[in-house]
Amino acid sequence: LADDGYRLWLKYDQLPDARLRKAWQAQAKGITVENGASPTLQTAAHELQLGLQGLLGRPVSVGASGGKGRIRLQVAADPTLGKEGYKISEQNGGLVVTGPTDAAVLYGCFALLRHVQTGQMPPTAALTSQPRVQYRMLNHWDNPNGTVERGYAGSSIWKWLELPEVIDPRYKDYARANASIGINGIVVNNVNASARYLTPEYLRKVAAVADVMRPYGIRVYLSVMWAAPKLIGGLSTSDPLDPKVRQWWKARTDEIYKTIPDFGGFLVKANSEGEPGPQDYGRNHADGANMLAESLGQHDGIVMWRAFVYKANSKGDRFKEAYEEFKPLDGKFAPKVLVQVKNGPIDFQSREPFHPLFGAMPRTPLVLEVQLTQEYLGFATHLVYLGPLIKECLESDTYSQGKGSTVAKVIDGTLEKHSISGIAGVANIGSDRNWTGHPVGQANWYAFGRLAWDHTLKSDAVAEEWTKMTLTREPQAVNTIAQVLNQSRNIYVRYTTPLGLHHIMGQSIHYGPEPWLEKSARPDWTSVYYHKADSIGLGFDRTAKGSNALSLYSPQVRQLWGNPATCPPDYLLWFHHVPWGQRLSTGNTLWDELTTRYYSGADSVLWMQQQWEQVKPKVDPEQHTDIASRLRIQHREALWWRDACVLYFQTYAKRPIPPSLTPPT
Ligand code: GCW
Repeated sequence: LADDGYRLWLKYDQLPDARLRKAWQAQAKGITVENGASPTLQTAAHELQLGLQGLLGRPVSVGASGGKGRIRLQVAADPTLGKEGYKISEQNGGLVVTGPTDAAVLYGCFALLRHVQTGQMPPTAALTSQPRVQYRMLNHWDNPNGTVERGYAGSSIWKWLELPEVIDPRYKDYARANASIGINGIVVNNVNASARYLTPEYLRKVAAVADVMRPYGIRVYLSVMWAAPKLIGGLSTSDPLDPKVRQWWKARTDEIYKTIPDFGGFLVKANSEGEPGPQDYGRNHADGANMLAESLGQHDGIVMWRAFVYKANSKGDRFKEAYEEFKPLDGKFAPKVLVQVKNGPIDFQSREPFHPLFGAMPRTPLVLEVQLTQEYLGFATHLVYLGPLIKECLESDTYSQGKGSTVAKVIDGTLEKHSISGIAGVANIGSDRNWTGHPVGQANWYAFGRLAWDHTLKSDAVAEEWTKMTLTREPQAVNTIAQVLNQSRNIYVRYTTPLGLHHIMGQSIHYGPEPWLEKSARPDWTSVYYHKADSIGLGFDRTAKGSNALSLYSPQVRQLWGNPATCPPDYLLWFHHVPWGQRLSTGNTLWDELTTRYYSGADSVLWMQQQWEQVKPKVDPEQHTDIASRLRIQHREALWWRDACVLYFQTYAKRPIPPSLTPPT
């Protein structure tokens, strides 16, 4: 049977290595669930059974009985494991999966399966791991009518019209995939939110989804439409300081918890891109967020308030707006509020410097929001593995408390000693059979979960793990594919926006090149606003001579990036307007370096194609053809990007394309 990608990385085909199978068979004759059988523990046992039966090619029983060679699942207090950490160890000749909570044991079971699936022998030393970040969230931008904002994998997986009566079996498969990588929260609807989700009619539907998620340790959250009190509450205002508005939210929240007892909380986009918010009433973001936090009362829920805000402003620099609005509010948010900050200061571009709010709001827990759906990275046609992008952001040093004050340490709460922490990925999931449109989109979902759990994992190790679990176990092919994955993001940056160019993509659709865009509804939605090409040079001057956005960073960062000679080439045009003839650290002039990157980037897609051809005998033919076909689109469009951008910038630079790049035809 051809592989349609539906099983994601949860593929439990029999291990080809007989020695490995034998070793595991001796350890996995059955599964014993100790201390009771909550739905989550039952789920854990069932998942482990399902996986082992497939991998080992024989039945594995689940029961209460003991006996040699059985895997025991045990909930047991262990102060070294936090709330969700697990330990897989050997006791009296048998494997035990322990954790302080049911969910922890479930995570342990998936970790054990991963261990087997990636071809490792039974562990001789204990395997332990606990998540570094507490709220590991997927954000769906899904609408009530089944469309997905910036979704490229079909329509929404949530069938709102059929819920709550019809429970699509896919919901459970979705929950399994998430639990297997440690995701423990999902926001089911778009941040450009419909107020409908807060009505009793929709709450029943959301509750039905929550019922499916619960055994998998996943809580459900809602994006809220700020103007809901007016739109569905019959009030004349949505002013957060108005007592009637406060009462309305309190009553709504109580109603939600009656319907969904483990409801997770709210995500809010307010006063951004035309959405309503507290500023409509002269209030600020903290007034709004704190009002919602208060409405949660004693319920165990949180508010994630997005910092993605900017207004039409021809003179300012959009780069600075979130900082300017939020930094003064540090210390003003209620304890249940986290502020959710995008990577990065503009808008999910293929490479951005880290957001200056990281490290600048020490009294507020900050959530990092990354985008898995490839709005700015070639939709579902370009192969771009996002592990390196996520890691690059996490490892950026803010220097807020001296060297080593990385974004990772800001968001996991260790740097500023927060007791709550979060990370969010904008989902790339839809109703396509293979969930993500591009099969490699699955790797981005996977990598997000793994890095959310443990940001110290290496992105290439995660790529390798995913490849083994999803595409092939043949070592040489795994190597080749992992290499393609690891290079893919840099390649994409080179043929679209090298050297720190940004936001020069097609208007509103955000696909393909449109560097010439001069007119739009707003100046900060044009391309020329961002690249500032002229007869002298290229790039956005964000030094003190320009917008001075650099002043938002710590002195060490400012010093490094503020000088074009020390600024890494990858960020150069983010911060400097560089003369075309200026020599860069690479030895080339700006023009030559720019064109070289565009050309070599596009050529590298041919390299990706060649690598993919090599693994053909080792992967499923259907998946091979699918990816090979998408790579053909990618190459065609890499040439489109290259030619559009080089020819357009050439009208300013008035320099020839280096002859070495264009061999005579
Ligand atoms: O990048 C922009 C997208 C919008 C999106 C917005 C946001 C949900 O183009 O579609 O709206 O970001 O993150 O709020």
